[in-house]
Amino acid sequence: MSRWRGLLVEYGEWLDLRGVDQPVTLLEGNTPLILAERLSERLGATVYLKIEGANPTGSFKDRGMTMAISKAKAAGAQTVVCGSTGNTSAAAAAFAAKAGMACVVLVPEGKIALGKLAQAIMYGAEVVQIRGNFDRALSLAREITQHLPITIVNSINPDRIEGQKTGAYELVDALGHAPDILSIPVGNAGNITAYWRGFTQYHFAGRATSLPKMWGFQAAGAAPIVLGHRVDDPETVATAIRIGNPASWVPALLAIDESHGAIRAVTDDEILSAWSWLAHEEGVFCEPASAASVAGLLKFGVPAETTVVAVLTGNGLKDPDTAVKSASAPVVLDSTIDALMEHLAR
Ligand code: AN7
Repeated sequence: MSRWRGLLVEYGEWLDLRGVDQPVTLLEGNTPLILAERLSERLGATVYLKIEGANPTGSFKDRGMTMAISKAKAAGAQTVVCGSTGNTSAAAAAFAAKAGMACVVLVPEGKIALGKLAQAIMYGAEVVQIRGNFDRALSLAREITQHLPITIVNSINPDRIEGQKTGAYELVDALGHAPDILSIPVGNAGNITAYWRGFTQYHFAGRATSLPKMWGFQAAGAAPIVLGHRVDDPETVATAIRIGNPASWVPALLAIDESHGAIRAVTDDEILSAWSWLAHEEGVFCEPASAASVAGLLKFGVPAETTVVAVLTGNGLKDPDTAVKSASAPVVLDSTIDALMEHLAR
C-alpha cells in the first residue's frame, strides 16, 4: 500500500497548481467514507458519511488551505489573514506554521468553539477577537489587505475553493460514481460551491457518468440564502455556520440551480438532535454545524433507494462545551465495587 502524499500531489492533475513547486501539506484529505447503516435504514436509502473531522486540523478547511497557503508561499507572501467562525482560523494557523509564515485570525468574540480557539493559539497565530460577528470579521480581513502586505485566505481567495474540490473527487473515487444526493451544511457557501465544481469537472472528464443533486442546509437563525436576504444578526448554536452574508452566495445558487438541488433551513433543535443521534447510533461525533446535513435529510426525507452522502465537515472534539452542556453531568460514585454494582443494577 503506498503512502498518502497529500491532496496537491494526489490530485495535482485536477488542480490549478501554476507556480507551486513545493506544496505546503499536512497530508490532509483521504478522509473516511462510512456507510451509515442505521441512518440508511431510517431514510430508506444508502447513506454514507464523509468524515471531514479526520483531517489534520479536524475540518474540511484543510483541503482549501493546503492550496491557498502553497500558492501564497509560492507568491512570496509572508503573512496571511482570515476572518473565521473557527475552523478556517485553525487551518490557516496550522498551514501557515508549516510554511513558516505569520498568520492573523479575526474571530467573533465569545462565538467560537473552545477547541478552535485553542488550535489557533497553539499554532501560533495572532488571534484577534472582534466585537462583532463573522461577517464583520471577514470584511475587516478584506480591508486590512488594502493597508498591509497580507494575503487573505478566506474562500474569496479562489485557491481555497480550488482545493476544496478534492472532496468531490474523493467521493467519486471511493464510490465509483457520484451519489444521487450530496447533503452539506452551508455557512459562507464556499464548500457547496467547491463540491459542485469538483463533481462537474470529474463529470466532463468522464470520471463520473452522473451528477448529484446538491442539498444545502443552513441553520434557521442564520439562513440568508433560504430567506433571500442578508441576515444582520445571525444566531445559532452551530457557531461554525453563524453567518449572515455568505461570500459565495451567487455560485452556491448556481450549484443548486444547475444540479436541481435545494437549499433549506433546519432549526437548532433539529441540528442538535441529529448531532447526538449520530454519535449514539453511528459512532460518529461531528460538530453541531456538520450535523445540519443529517438534520436536513431526516427533516425532508430522500427518494427511496437513492445513494446519499452527508458531508460531516468538522470534528466533534472542537466544541466540547456544547457537548457537555447538552447532557446531564455523569454520575459520581464512591470508589467501591459495591457503589459501582449498585449503580449498574439500576
Ligand atoms: C464545521 O471557519 O466559515 O459554507 O470561518 O466550520 O464553506 O462556509 C466555517 C464554515 C460547515 C460551512 N461546517 O462551510 C470558518 C467557516 C463547518 C464549518 C461550514 C463551516 P462554508
